[in-house]
Amino acid sequence: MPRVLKPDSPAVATKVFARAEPCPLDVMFGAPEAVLGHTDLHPALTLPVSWLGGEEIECLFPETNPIGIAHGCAVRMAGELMVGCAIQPIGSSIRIAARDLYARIIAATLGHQLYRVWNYVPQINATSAGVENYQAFCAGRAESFELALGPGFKRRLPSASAVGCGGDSLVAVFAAGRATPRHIENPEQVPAYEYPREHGPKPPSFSRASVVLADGRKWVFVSGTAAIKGHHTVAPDALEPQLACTLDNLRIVGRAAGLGRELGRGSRYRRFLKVYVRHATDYPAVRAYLERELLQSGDRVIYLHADICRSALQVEVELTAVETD
Ligand code: 3EB
Repeated sequence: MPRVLKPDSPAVATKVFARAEPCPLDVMFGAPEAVLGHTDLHPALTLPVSWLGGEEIECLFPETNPIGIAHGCAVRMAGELMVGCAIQPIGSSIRIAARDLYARIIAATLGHQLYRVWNYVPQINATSAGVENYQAFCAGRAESFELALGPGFKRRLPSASAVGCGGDSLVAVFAAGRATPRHIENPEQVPAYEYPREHGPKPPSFSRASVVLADGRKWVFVSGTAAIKGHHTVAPDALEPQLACTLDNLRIVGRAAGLGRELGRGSRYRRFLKVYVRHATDYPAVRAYLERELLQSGDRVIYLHADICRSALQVEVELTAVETD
């Protein structure tokens, strides 16, 4: 793994921020805690999530230019997309930390629409004071969206993923822009923002996919997708039927997002996938299944060992598809 330097090293700050040429925003895995810093050449975020296989570096945005730090978020421009990362120490309350994290992200992207957020939540399935950490995270996130966007906030929720990580901080990576996106729902799933109370005090704040034109290319951000129909977990704890259900949901959302019947396979989309596997021992089976049913050569896939937001879910898959020339 490339060496990561702390962001507060002045030598690094001048060296990197003085670079005139655009450079990639790299996200890497396998660190003991979240670090927002720089490799020898690039800005980089390393995450406390174990890497299982596939690509070692997540690089959705190969050409970015720095804007600076806004509300504690490191923000860059990738053409017309604004991309950023933020780390929020949890302190005594995940709910308050999530509220603060989202207040900062919403402030940093003022005048822009949020398209996609990748969330990483420590001990996501642990419970404190009778509420799961994921549910506390959802409550704080919802409170900030409601406060900032008002009563119509549900129609403006970005696509997202939220998975477990190590360390003691919430981490979010986000993409936003000035163009208005189309947010998409899955008719076979209750919109997450309408999930009933049994899943937590406030429902999750995300749409199933977001589609937007940036720099003349279509970007399709498909949220983390798992084995949920209606609002119920399908085949709790069972890997194979959950993979089948996940793929079915991905295809439904992909079709609605304009990717066609096979999630943009064999068309002019570059495809980036992340696969979150709860039990590392399932990795070979998950990979074999996806290679058989979904993947084609040229797909950039990252397999990670991570807890999923509901403890009965074994696997989650996300896709970002970018139109090529
Ligand atoms: C689900 O469909 C599964 O809380 O941001 C997927 C994508 C899931 C995003 C989030 C949660 C989130 O409810 C979990």
